[in-house]
Amino acid sequence: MTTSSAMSRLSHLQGHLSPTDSNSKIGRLVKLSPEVSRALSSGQPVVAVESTIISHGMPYPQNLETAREVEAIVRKNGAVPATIAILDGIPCIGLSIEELERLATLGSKARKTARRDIVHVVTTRGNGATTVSATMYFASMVGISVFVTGGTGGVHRHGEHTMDISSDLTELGRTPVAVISAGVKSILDIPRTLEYLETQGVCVAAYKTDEFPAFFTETSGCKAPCRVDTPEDCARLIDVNTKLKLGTGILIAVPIPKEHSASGNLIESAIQIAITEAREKKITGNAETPFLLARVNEITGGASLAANIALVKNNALHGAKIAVALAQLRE
Ligand code: PSU
Ligand code: MN
Repeated sequence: MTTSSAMSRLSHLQGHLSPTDSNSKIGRLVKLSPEVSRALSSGQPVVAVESTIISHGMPYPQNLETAREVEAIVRKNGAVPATIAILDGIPCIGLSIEELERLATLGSKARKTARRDIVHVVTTRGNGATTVSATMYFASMVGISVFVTGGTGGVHRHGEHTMDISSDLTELGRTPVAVISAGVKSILDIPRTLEYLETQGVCVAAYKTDEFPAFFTETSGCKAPCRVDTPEDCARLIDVNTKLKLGTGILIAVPIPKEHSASGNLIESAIQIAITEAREKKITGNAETPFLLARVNEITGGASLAANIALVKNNALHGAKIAVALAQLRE
């Protein structure tokens, strides 16, 4: 993309917030790091990264190390990382080393912030770690098309009774950002998650496989609606999705690297134990995912955390390659 087309896209998006907003008013709504701001206005590849994974998804200090490594992988592969979080009520797109450290040490003291939580975290000047839904929203607001996470939320098991369906899925249905994830954990109901994504009109593509991956394992028993094999394939999906103004997101599911999927079966049985415990302890709502992740890590003696870190880094590598391919396509 040329600098001028990137600028006009940014100003278009800013105009989208409110036609009368001046740039300075926008500047007060969200804060872009200088690096991200420069990259966006010159059409360089940018990759958004979520922050709930840092605060609630992993313990300190592995969370900080992983967040730093993810950013380093994105840079090494030619893109600029934009980790997104709300600090002191300000949505920040791109964090400094100090801000990343602050978020990692806050851990679960930061609010887990999905779309519904954004306004309250901002108005109370709180610290919010953004989930996939909130991160997608802010990425889209500033014109970032590629976003890396570990796993997305989904339809929870028994969701047909509880109606616990992650807002990640509805966000994918309304926000045109490509989410690179390792699929959906088997703590969720994977077939219903895929059904719901279809209802929401989301393009779901598995990377170099015909099967939709299940986060810790390469397989889920569910066929993916479509398959992509290269970063260029992914970039073309994003480009055509934009040009046709579909307005929906894209989910690109990259299976966990083979060398880390070995522990998958062990982790699967730990998940079953953790789900039973969550039911007994009546842990529900947005506390369920963090509880299950922490408990599975305890039961597996850290194997699930190691696998989690490996797949997030793998997603960062692919996300950066996709963002680079997309920038080339838009030149
Ligand atoms: N899945 C993981 N790790 C995570 C999450 C999901 O393996 O950290 C986080 C992501 O931020 C995701 C959110 O967007 O949990 C979904 O939460 P809920 O199910 O409450 O919508
Ligand atoms: Mn939920």
